[in-house]
Amino acid sequence: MKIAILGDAHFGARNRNVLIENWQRKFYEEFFWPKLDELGVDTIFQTGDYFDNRKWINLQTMAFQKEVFVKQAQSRGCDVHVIVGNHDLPFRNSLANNSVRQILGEEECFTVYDTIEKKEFDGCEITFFPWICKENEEESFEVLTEGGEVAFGHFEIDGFMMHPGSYARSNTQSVDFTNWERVLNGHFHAQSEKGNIHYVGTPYQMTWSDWSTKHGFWIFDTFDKSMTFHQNPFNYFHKIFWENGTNYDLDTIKDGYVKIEVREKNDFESFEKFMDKVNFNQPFEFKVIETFEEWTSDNVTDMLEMATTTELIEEYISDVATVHNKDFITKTMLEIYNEALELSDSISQN
Ligand SMILES: [Mn+2]
Repeated sequence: MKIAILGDAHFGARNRNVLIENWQRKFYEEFFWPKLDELGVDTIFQTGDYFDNRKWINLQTMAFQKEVFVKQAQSRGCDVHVIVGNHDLPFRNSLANNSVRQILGEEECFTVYDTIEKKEFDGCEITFFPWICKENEEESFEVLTEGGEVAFGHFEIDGFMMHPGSYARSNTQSVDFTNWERVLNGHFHAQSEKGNIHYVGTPYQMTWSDWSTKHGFWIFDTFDKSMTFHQNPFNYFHKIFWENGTNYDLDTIKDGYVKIEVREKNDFESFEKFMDKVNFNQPFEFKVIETFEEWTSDNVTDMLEMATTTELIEEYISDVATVHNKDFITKTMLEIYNEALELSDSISQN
């Protein structure tokens, strides 16, 4: 049998950014569901991070995922299997109160995995793993080391690409994945494959780190365990290189994020005309990046005196004219700064 593998969905991404939601809608309505109908596939595995926000669910996001995903699956009588990802959890060390159990758990056609479970699909044994944290670490590592046919998870495996130029450092390096025929994975948003381990990538772009990577969904064949990729045709992060001209298809940039990197510009007028065309095609936002090569990294560092943010905070407060206790203000400011760092860490992507 054939099973659709849908990567991290991140409903409500970036604080329910409506533009991103519209591109997600386009993927489900114009690509994913029509393609599944065409292929006659009605079993779906979703790799977790179904929702984006760990603590809050926007009512619009609730309605949106129900409309474009849940109801579509139910009207087709699909069999949908969702594992819990790190973004579906309000706690760091426990899977308690996860959003998918609470929201999808009661939905017809949906099975949610917040414990490790082994199931058979047309003779192929699949083991579903929820996100590994302190609470289930020991059991997860044990079952992983044991091995089996197919492991389906949201694993953070050491050395794999998170997005181009960025690689994971994680304690799962001590876990032996070699006893599995295939390991199918969400969590990292770029797709990659090494040995038996396959990161499927997200169905769509969501940040600038996705601009150069391919996104879409996969069809897994339980018979030969092959994976076939179906690429999402809708990209909305566009990097355009200007070298006295470009062949970039500007018809595709409407409602997208556009960066124009100027590599060579001898003719000012043709560049201005090009910019008019870019504007005419109504991107959501566009930025021009010009490189100034005479500013080499050497002489730029000479010009800047480097300081850490905490040093800057301390310096600023010591310069402020105040009768209040400067030590106390500094301490409070540093506490707020550290809290903000932790907060931004806990809402970071993947
Ligand atoms: Mn994710």
